[in-house]
Amino acid sequence: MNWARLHDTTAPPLIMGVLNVTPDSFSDGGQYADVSRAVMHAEIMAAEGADIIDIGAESSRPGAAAVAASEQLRRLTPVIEALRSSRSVHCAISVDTRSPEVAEQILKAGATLVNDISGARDPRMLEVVAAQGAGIVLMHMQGTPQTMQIQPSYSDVVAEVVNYLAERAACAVQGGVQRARILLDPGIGFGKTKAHNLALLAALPRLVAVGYPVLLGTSRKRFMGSICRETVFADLVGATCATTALGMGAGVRIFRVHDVKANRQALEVAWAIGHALEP
Ligand code: HH2
Repeated sequence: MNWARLHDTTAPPLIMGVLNVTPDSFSDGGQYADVSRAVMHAEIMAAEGADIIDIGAESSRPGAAAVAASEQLRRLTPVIEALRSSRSVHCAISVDTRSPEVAEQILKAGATLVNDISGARDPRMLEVVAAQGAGIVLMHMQGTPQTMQIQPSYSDVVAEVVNYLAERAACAVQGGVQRARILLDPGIGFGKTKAHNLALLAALPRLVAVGYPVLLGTSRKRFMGSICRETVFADLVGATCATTALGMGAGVRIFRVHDVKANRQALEVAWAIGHALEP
């Protein structure tokens, strides 16, 4: 993982391509459950400009059941091994898991970043990440995937999410994780209504101001479909690109997306416009 590049705000943000080796992810479940198809998809995303590949073996869609660590490892290990020996995938590898046991094994197999949608609620996660000198994405989620969309409620969603993430980052630093390897993510769609998601997207600069690189994951998410009257998740590419362009302007440093090429284009054009008036 190029940590210096992540923090270099004179360079464009990074693209994280999503690789779900699950049977049931909300927009691409079952498509890459087979090792050779997973590797082929990672190779395509790398060729399209992904800087990081985020591999997940547990869907976090609303209502999804937790997947045992042993099953996550069974799904992830052969893919990580194949990616590490692939000549065309030079991306950093991130593992999307809430399990410290899974994180430890996959970091040992070559990943350098843990993407924990629970914000490292399990304190052993911070121990594992600190011991391996890895990075961590701390994401906000109200409840769990099973309960999060039942009745999300906040008195001030932006303040609550920003304060929670600042507190989780402080906890990670105290737990020995390197400060420069901590990222914050507002958790779009995780225990949030459409209004909550929009408020958080409009207030991204407040999260950026906490002082850690921000990761944004809006890719293909349902709340955008309800705005632009699209029910097919895979057809929400244009909607996702809008959030990427605006997120870039707000200071987001990593975009987690399924459609790498389109989002890379959106990012590069937004970046060029944002820097057009510089001397
Ligand atoms: N969203 C999903 C999964 N992991 N991680 C972070 N940090 N931020 C996100 O917004 C985020 C995430 C949901 O997307 P996907 O992986 O496509 O679906 P599923 O969880 O059903 O596998």
